[in-house]
Amino acid sequence: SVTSDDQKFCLKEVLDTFRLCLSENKEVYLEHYVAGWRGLVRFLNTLGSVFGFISKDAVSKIQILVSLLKGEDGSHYSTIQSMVKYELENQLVDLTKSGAHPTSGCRTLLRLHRALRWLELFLDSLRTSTEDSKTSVLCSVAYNESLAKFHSWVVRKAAGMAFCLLPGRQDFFDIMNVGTPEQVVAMLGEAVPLISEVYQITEDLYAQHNILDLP
Ligand code: 1PX
Repeated sequence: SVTSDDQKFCLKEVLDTFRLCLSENKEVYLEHYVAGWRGLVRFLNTLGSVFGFISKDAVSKIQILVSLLKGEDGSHYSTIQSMVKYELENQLVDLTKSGAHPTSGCRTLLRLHRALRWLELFLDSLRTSTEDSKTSVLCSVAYNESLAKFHSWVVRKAAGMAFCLLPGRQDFFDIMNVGTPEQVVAMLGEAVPLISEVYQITEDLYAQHNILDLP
């Protein structure tokens, strides 16, 4: 029916949210960044409960950032740039080992930021994939090139097993609910540079402040 189609998940909406992330002077709005992740988690949840351990971790990180945004000092959290400046100037970040601030905005966002690199690589490989490509292979190649190096052996094993249960390329495209494979590829062609830009701006900011290895 029309109503159920209206409520169907659509990946394009998520990517439009990421589009809202960038301000005119290339700052990244935390509110939209977090909303983009929320949308991705909704997508992940439609893939089934084997991905639950991944979405749980993402949700807990999203919640930490939302509480900071909505908290007393929320005005300092409007952009990633202002968050980094505020937390560093006020010694709110554990820089070398976990201590008084184990859930700082900076360290929490860094985890999602690293996952965004995986997303960029995965979406780009989907974009250039062919009918006989396996999503599980694309996903694990992207993972091994990015997030895997930050994860323990146990997490890598669990992730590897979950990837094997990903739907095939065509079903995956259908769940994205964007249209024909050609339309999916076109949408990805817009999405990947956008995600890449948000990633790079954050990466440069973290590098500049020497906080790419927060515990
Ligand atoms: C069209 C494609 C859209 C796909 C959307 C899928 C969204 C995936 C969202 C993944 C978010 C993952 C966040 C992981 C953050 C993280 O690295 N956390 C670890 C470190 O945190 P800590 O606080 O301990 O320092 C934490 O240990 C992670 C535990 C959970 C396992 C994470 C496995 C990540 C695999 C990412 C690939 C997702 C595969 C989805 C398949 C579509």
